[in-house]
Amino acid sequence: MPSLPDLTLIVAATQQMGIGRHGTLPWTGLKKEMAYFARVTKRLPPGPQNAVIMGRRTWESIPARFRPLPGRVNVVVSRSWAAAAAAAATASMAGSLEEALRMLGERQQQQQQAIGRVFVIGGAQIYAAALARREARRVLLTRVRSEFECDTFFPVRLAEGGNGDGGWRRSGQAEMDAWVGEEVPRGVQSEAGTEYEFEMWERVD
Ligand code: FOL
Repeated sequence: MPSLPDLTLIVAATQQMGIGRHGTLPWTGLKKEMAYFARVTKRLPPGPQNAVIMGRRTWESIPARFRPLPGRVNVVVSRSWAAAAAAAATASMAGSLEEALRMLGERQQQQQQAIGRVFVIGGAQIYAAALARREARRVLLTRVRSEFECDTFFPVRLAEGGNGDGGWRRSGQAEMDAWVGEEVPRGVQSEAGTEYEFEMWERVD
């Protein structure tokens, strides 16, 4: 059985782990934050493209002009055939996260389209499905320090000092830079009146 690729979850969340409201991001105007998302999910060990796996609602939340996310293999997970058909014109469709991973694994094996890194980009249901799997090794978390009202939450609380869920450890800045492949801006960033910080978390075995 071919081994499945490691999964990296990438998310921006408030202190309460809020990630969305009314089908979209809770905040607006975090341009540099979004640019970080695009840069990191695109960047490669040169050669293959990275893949982004997302739920159908996340797909619909991305502005049409940015869909499919350019320079990345887009896979959309949906249980509904009709919704799948609508997205299928421009992205690969899968009925479940398992199927998405199997598809990427097969592509990899047949070398049709070698895949670099695999990112899970949300939303809550797909994050939860990914976190239930051993392959989910890492979370690139942008911790938004201002509070926003949210109706959708990241399913694990990542926090230092015993306030978080167990099984995860925050990486040091050097480890983060090495994995991300750039010098990630350090400390609290401020944009559009919102403060945030770039973090990386790894599963503790
Ligand atoms: N992770 C982080 N760190 N920040 C996010 O905003 C984020 N958003 C999602 C998942 N993980 C995230 C899901 N939502 C686009 C829009 C919404 C979205 C994800 C991506 C999007 O349009 N991306 C374009 C960039 C467009 C731009 O430069 O403004 C892309 O090419 O990635």
